[in-house]
Amino acid sequence: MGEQGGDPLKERLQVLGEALRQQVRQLLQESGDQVLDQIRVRQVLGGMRGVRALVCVTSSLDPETGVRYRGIPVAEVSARLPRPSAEDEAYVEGLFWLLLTGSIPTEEEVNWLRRTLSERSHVPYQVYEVLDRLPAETHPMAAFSMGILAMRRESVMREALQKGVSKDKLWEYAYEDALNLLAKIPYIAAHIYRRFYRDGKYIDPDPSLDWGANFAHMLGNDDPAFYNLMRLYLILHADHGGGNVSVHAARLVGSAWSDPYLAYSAGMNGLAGPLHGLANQQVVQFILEMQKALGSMLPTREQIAEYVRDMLKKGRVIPGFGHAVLRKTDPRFLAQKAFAEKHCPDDEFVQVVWRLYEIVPPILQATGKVKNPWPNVDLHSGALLRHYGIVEYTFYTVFFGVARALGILAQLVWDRLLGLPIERPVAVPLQDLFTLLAEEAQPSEESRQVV
Ligand code: HAX
Repeated sequence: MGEQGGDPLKERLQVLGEALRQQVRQLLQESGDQVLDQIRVRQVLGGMRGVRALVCVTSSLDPETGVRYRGIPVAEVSARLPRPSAEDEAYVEGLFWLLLTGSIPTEEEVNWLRRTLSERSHVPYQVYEVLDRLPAETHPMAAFSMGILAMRRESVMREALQKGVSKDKLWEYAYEDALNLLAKIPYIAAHIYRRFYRDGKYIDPDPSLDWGANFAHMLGNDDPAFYNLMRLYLILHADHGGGNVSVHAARLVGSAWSDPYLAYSAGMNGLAGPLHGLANQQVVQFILEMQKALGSMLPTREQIAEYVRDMLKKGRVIPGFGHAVLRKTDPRFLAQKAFAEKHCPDDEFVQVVWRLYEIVPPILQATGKVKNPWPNVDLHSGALLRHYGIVEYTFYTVFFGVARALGILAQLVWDRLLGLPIERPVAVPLQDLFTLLAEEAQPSEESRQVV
């Protein structure tokens, strides 16, 4: 399994993992009964919002300042990682190293990771056959998830579990699966794009390119600015703490020792939901419908405001706005806006996005119920992809899925490194909740006597 010539990343993880596992054991022994949170009925019935019930090694999410990767604000991370040149966005491989180890890698470490990913990138032809046989109307996210599952026979963790493996060694197999999957994911995604939208005219990979640029190349755009957009996009969408649907779904499945192929695919099925990753597709669909309805490529502020109010009256959600945790404009939106200001400020579609940013928040605020009226990551990404010729918006969530592999796979490796147990919360029978609250509302015999 793995490379014969030594694996510096795995060696580092071995040391880090042992140390952190030891600390976790000690914490459990000394403070295992300490109360961390109290759960309210509102939270039990409200998607567990705000309940602190999970841990995350790779990233954290602050409602005001957004996501931090290993403590580094997301908007700063690209500038801190190795990159082709000072003008370029960072190599995405460097982010994976950072998420796994907590340290900024050296150029040499990034080069090693790029080489090992390239060596592991072969996708068995049977996987492409599965994709090629799907009906043309299959949604690309369904195809993506199926492509991942079709590769599952490659899982070394699955094989090890079948043969019998010590619990302590499980993480090593999860790690191998993570690297193998990460290497192949862009190939699967690019194949789906070319199969569904480019008449099956596939483009050979260029092993001299980094992970992000090679993905851009296989999609069919070799503009250096698009390479940079891809690197930035993949970095910005990589991870978002442990509680978001895609990561949490993957980790929940992984907690049953389902291998990373099964777990990552589960995460992708969650990402494909309109309240989560599909929002990037829905933003573009929303703008196109609005342009058509208003008969203008760049509607006026007044027209947009009226259109949005009308949508709300019809009980529709405005995609690209709001968040379950964030309470300010998502810094990932602002990072994409900064990229657009530099590369394509005159693009009309981009300008519509900027107008929405100006107009929608006060309207959502005025409803009095939307907790975060500000834009999220999904408001901007489609406009940038369109600018570089990727206009097929039903494919957009696959971009997100490729990026989210970085966070999901890093978190799955750490879950197994820490030996975290199977997740199994208690679901309160709804009737018990009514009964319990009714009893609490009645004064007890004892308190009546005191009165
Ligand atoms: N448009 C209209 N109504 C909205 C809204 C929006 N953008 N955002 C929230 N609301 C509504 C909710 O539907 C809810 O209404 P009801 O009380 O009538 O059910 C109310 O405001 C309170 O919701 P909230 O507490 O502010 O938001 P939630 O934590 O429940 O949900 C969502 C967060 C992201 C799902 C929500 O803001 C939303 O639906 N946004 C639009 C879809 C979207 O952009 N999703 C992507 C989010 C980022 C992400 O995960 N990317 O992958």
